Amino acid sequence: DQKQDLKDEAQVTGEASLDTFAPYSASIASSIKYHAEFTPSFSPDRFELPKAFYATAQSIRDSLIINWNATYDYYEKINVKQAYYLSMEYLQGRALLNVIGNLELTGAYAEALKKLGHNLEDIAREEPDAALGNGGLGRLASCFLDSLATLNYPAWGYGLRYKYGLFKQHITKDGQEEVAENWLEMGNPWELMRNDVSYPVKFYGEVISGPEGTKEWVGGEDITAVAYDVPIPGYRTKTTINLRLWSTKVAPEKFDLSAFNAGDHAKAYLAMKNAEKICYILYPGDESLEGKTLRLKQQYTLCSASLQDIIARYERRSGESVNWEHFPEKVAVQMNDTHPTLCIPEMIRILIDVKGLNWGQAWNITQRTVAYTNHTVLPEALEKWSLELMQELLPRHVEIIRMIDEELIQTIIAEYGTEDLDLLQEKLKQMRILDNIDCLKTEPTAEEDQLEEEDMEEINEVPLPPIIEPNPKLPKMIRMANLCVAGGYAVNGVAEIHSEIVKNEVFNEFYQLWPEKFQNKTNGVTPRRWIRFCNPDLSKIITKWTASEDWVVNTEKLATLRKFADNKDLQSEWREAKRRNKVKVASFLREKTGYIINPDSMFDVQIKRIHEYKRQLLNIMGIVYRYKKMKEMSHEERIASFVPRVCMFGGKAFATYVQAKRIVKFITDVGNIVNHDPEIGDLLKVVFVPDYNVSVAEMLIPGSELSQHISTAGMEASGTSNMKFAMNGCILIGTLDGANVEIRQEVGQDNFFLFGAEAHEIAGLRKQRAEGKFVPDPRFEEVKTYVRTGVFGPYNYEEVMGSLEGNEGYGRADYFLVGKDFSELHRVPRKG
Ligand code: T68
Repeated sequence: DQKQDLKDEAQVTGEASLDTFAPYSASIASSIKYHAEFTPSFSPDRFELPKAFYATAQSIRDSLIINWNATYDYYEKINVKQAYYLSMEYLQGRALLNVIGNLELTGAYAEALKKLGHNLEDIAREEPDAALGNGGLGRLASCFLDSLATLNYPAWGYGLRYKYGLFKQHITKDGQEEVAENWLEMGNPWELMRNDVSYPVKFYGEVISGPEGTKEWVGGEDITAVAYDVPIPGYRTKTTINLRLWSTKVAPEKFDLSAFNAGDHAKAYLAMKNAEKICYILYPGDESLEGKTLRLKQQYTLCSASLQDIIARYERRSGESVNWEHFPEKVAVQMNDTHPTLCIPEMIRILIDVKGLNWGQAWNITQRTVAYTNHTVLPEALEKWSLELMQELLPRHVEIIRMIDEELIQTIIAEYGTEDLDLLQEKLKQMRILDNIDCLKTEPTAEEDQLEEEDMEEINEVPLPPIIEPNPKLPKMIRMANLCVAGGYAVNGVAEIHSEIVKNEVFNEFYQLWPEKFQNKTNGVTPRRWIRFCNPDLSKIITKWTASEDWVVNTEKLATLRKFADNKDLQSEWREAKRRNKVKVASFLREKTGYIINPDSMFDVQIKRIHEYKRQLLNIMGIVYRYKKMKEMSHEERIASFVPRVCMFGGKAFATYVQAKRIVKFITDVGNIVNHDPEIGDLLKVVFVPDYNVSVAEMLIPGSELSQHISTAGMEASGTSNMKFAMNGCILIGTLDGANVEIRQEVGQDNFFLFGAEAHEIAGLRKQRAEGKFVPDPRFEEVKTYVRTGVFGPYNYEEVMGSLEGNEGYGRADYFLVGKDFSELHRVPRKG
């Protein structure tokens, strides 16, 4: 209570005096010193970085463990329904400031570290980012965990503990260079290795049918998945939930000791390496699908270990009487995109083969437990697996997927009948899980074998589906998204416009069949990390003017600020906070890039994965146009016409996405010329911020004034950085795409620079473009010609410029409509 009073006072005045925390800081300081001495990862002599960071983290970890255990015991005792978020990616970033902030110990830690001769901010910067994700999908998973804990939801995350996270990006004279990120090198103070929680995971092998139709999956390769738990604290609550990450190792009995003893060390270690390499690296995803077996092994490891763990917990909590029918009342499994789809056949496998349920029961229970979130409408990003590969690696799962496909076929026939064969064929073509695979049953299923003759007659009355001859030249594929929709009780998109596209286009056939499954859940971001902790100056102002800190858990309260919008004092406090944040950005950029930028320029920022649909190219083409116009003016005209602006880009390109890497190179080359042009000075700077990650975002977003969310309409599922920028007092420029649509409604049309073609126009425009009927804006042509003169250096920009034209050789005839939307960007505004 005493702590609470002190805190309330400090928060309302916004002036937390460090002395307030003195009683806690003394014990914290001694805990930090204790860990510096007794957690022996570093030499004992000095208390320096990075040791000081690890000792600080260890000290707060003690509190996390206490809360983690209490939360766990409580869930266990009341046998609550628990949600499980299965995700191949978590983009956690740094944890220290988040943990001590959530436990409301920031002041106390700052004071304790001061006593020990350190500064909290410097200590926090020592922590490597946990980058177990590629982009928005992974960061969303991490934001969800923070919110679930804060709102006291009984929920856990499951994922994989990759040894190497997302690569480090170096910017060299050739553009992006990828360097492995060994984030665990110094140890991870936030994880608790659970030697007592491990499960076997099998690959390959064969399925043997037992006498009573039972199936046994035998042989193959067995590995062990071991749990590493990462406690996730909520804000102002004791609730501390769990992120359980699996790491893989060889199953103990599989180490070939006799080979080792015979001197064949390579053979002895082979099984070990094969097991361990599953969790070596984060799959460099982001909307493309490559690198097969290892990725499938990763997906199955996540699904199998997590499901075994969830089912074991259900059994334990059920006590003496395990009733499988009630499983969906105690368990909900949310699949983050299709990457964990295998948890559908895996749940069925465990229920039938291990727990002895029949097909009908297992299928019904699974359908009531699992739900699917879709994050993309790009057809090339909808995950498919080769039947051949899946058959080899997971033979029992292929049998189960075939059964689900049969169930789906029967449902489609029951719905549409067989009279209109063309219609039925079309439905089956769109909806079946198995693509280019015969749908006739070749042999009765195990369950049918057991049916009485009478029942069989009934089944035979259902007309057989029409045969669509598989094309031997085309691959046989399993469509994971279709499996998710058929196997789950809910399907959601991640912004209103996206969920409409999911219903009306991507999964329209399914929507017609099961409209009740389809939902929208617009993404969100945690206001703790993305305002309260990353922007303490702005937070103090918000707390002061809304007279409470409630907005940190209830963002609706931010609306209270509206009534002070014209208040001069608020405005100047706001402006000063923004400027202080901009100064931090300027000094960071100087350190990372050597460029010196003026904090009084306008900061115009585009940070996200580099992708053609996100249109960094549109932004840089507009910047080049601006630069060219500046060069054509006299000094006086320039000064009178332009507001000084720093255009920043940040983001990583998938290592083999050649066009995205060319775009990075193009941006850095433009910066190289513009930033050294004495005629231009501070009027325009173009900076590519290297190695964009969560921590860089936490620094850049509070210091931004204009942010770019300019994807081709209909292509960005939601976006989440748009929300973070809006929350930090930044104006958005964007298309009517993803969550921009809803943000614009919230902030008001006057506070959003809208431009560009709308989603419903895109198909028609592409057609026009391809047919050569589209007349490009002369200013756009001017920019391309200018770039082609070689003004930005000797690099051959032909592949980039060519992709914006109807030139088949380079890309897709401006598929992303850069040329179209360019004309709506008025890049040369007049002062005033
Ligand atoms: C993003 N998707 C969406 N995918 O692009 C973004 N893909 O609009 C949305 O806001 C966000 O998800 C959260 O819903 C991704 O980030 C990937 O990173 C990815 C990874 C592997 C395979 C495919």
